[in-house]
Amino acid sequence: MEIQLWREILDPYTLAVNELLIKFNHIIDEFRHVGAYSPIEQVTGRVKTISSILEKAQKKNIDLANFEEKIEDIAGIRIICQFVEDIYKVVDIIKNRSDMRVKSEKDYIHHVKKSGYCSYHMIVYYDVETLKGKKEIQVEIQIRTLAMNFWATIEHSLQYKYKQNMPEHIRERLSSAAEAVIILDREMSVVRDEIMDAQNSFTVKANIVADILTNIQNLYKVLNKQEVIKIQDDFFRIYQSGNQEQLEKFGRELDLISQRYRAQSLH
Ligand code: 0O2
Repeated sequence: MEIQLWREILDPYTLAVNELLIKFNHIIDEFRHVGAYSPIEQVTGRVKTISSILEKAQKKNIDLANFEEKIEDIAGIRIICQFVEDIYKVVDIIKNRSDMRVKSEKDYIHHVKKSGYCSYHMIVYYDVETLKGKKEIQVEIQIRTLAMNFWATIEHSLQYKYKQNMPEHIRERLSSAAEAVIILDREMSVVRDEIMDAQNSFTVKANIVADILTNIQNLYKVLNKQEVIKIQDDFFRIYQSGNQEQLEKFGRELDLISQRYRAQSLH
């Protein structure tokens, strides 16, 4: 196939990956903006390279005439979560969306692969708009914890290095490392509530500080400089004291002052 034709075929996949990255990152933002814990820690995406499509087609005996249907992971999204519980929350979020239709799912967390591989896979249909009209794209979404991702990344590069001939002692090491990953994730789940509380209060504080700074910035436009500098000094003093209650009270008072000036400027 000509390189130009490949480009034409793969372009909508690039569009799908880019759109989905924006959408999943937006989910993270939505959680954080309301001061809530996001089940998605980070998201990455890629379009399979031409050489790796050809390699997979050859390995699985796929006719190039219908490789778009048979190779389900030309577009791939990887979602990383902190805890195993988060993975299933993300699965529910995806199932409830109207812009993705689930084709199939594989739960390699409850059914760990022989290699030790753990992850949750979904194949979804996602529509993109191109100059030629609507195109339905298959996207593979891999959802896993940070620990599962660490293992899979190392194992993947070892697989690449050794091809089919991974030495037995390395395979054994990987197998016990996979067990350690399962234990680590289980231990983390036990302390999940405490970790989440700590993260939530960090996010709440960050949001309060961001609001205060925006208000101070806006007050520069309406108050005289001395008055704003005094507010700023008060803020630094309270911030340095580390007293969250006082910070919240200060934030509320500053909100009222800002609202008053906003109302005045409207009249
Ligand atoms: P790449 O290079 O990541 O794109 P199978 O027939 O069992 O090999 P299948 O039916 O294509 O796999 O689907 P499956 O099992 O859901 O695997 C799809 C993808 O999951 C793989 O893509 C890998 O990215 C990942 N994966 C599956 N098993 C393993 C494993 O044992 N170790 C690691 N590190 N990753 C795994 P590709 O196309 O194989 O490779």
